Amino acid sequence: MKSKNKKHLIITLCILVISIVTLVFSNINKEDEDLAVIAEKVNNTIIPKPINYKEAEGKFTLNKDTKIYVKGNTEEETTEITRIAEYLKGKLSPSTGYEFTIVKNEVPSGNSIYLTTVEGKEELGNEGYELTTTTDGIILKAYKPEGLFRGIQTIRQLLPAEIAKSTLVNNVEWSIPASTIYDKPEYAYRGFMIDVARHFFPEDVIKQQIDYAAQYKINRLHLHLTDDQGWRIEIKKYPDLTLIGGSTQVGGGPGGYYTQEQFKSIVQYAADRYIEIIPEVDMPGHTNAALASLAFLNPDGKRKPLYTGIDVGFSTLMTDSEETYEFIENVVKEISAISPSKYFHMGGDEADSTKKEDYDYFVGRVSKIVQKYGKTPIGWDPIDTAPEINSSTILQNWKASNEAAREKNMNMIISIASKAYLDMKYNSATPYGLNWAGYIPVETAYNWDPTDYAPKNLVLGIESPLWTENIATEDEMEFMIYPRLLGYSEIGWTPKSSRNWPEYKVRLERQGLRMENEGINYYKDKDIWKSK
Ligand code: TNX
Repeated sequence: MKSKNKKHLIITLCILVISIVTLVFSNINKEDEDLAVIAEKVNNTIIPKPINYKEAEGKFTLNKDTKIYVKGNTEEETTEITRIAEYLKGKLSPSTGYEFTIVKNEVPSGNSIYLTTVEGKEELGNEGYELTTTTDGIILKAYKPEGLFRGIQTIRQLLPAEIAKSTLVNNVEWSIPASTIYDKPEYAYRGFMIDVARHFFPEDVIKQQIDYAAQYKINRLHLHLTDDQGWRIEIKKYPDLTLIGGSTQVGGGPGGYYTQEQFKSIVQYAADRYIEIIPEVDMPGHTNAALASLAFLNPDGKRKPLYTGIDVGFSTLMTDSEETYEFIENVVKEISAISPSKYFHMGGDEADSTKKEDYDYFVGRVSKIVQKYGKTPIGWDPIDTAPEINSSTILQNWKASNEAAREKNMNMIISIASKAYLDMKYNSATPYGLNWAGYIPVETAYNWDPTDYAPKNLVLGIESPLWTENIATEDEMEFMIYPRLLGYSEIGWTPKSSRNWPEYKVRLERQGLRMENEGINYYKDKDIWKSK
């Protein structure tokens, strides 16, 4: 009796195990199949990949009479959507030669692109959108105008690659496959950073980079405005910061800086593309340019010499001097007044010449100054390890260590150097950049997820920083940023479960022509662009 029961139990267990295994395998197979179906269906061009794309019969073809209709829920919204329509027109007119008359508050009657927030679903959030293309025209619907701006980037990518040219192209059929797209981002923060301190890049270069990044639905640009080699933002109370501290750069070039008016102009240009500029003043280390400009910041009351090398970790502000904090407060106050972002980045990295207890005291105090001016502080690790730093500060995580931030429930921006650093070389043969965190080929840049480094509930999103110790020109900058930024944009936008390298690679290959037509100097990786 007893052994019969045992037998039964073993048989039942076996059946259970077999059923579970079968179930798991059939699901894996189903996922594979789904993937193959998706890869075939998606016309494989859109980056970042939308959550849901369904192709239908037919296509819509633009012609000289195609109009753009706009309608918001309020007059104010209609005005904002009109600006988005003008942006779209600016991107479609040069290559097509069509006029795209903008019509406000009327119901579209076919042959049109309709941009509207009327009946836009709240579940789409600020950035989501629904895009329906029929043989009659395009309807783009969003909950907020920002979602329409993200959606028009998808429209651009659905058109033939020649659309990206800035001169008239003949003999192209400007059509979009009939389709429906439902789309919204996985993460709210999808950023990149440019270090304008090591090498200075003028206003027009930054604006060009903002416009390029906007097409991949990037929504933050962090400007690393100060470092040992340069102070790049005018502070009216301390003109020497830019007169002296802005006068050179790595290798001894002429340097430069943004006047407050220029900074505001960059902020506005970015805001018109729904990109938020986040200013950084790095401290207490990385401060030689300030120490070279203002004598009172130095223990001996004398200005330091300017620095044009690429070492890190040798400079520090005096953490026990009230004059230091008065200086910081004045700087934070002036920048906060011209920076609408709710964030202020206070640096905090590589303070190797500051004793740990001084560092802790300093970052705790500065985080309070930043908050006094209505901003949320962001800091590089190890800022999270300072006792006074709590969940009201955001950690930008560049090394793998974020235990303190986890314990304190701090939100994080993931920028792990070995995956996300745009200044790391692609491989040993590519000419610019560094390799202290390893090489980052295009595949490595794509194949990771922020949840590899932090619990999802704490992740605000990702940022890929371009440090510029040996990036000196706009061409070099673009070579480092592109095509890796496309991968980062997809990591931030598309859920992990619908991302995979082989399928992404197909879309990326096709994006090459667009980047080329636009004039982006991207790295033409032989693994992706085989014939080039
Ligand atoms: C580390 S990342 C730095 C920067 C350098 C960069 C070069 C970080 C917070 N600090 O000062 O520019 O490496 O890759």
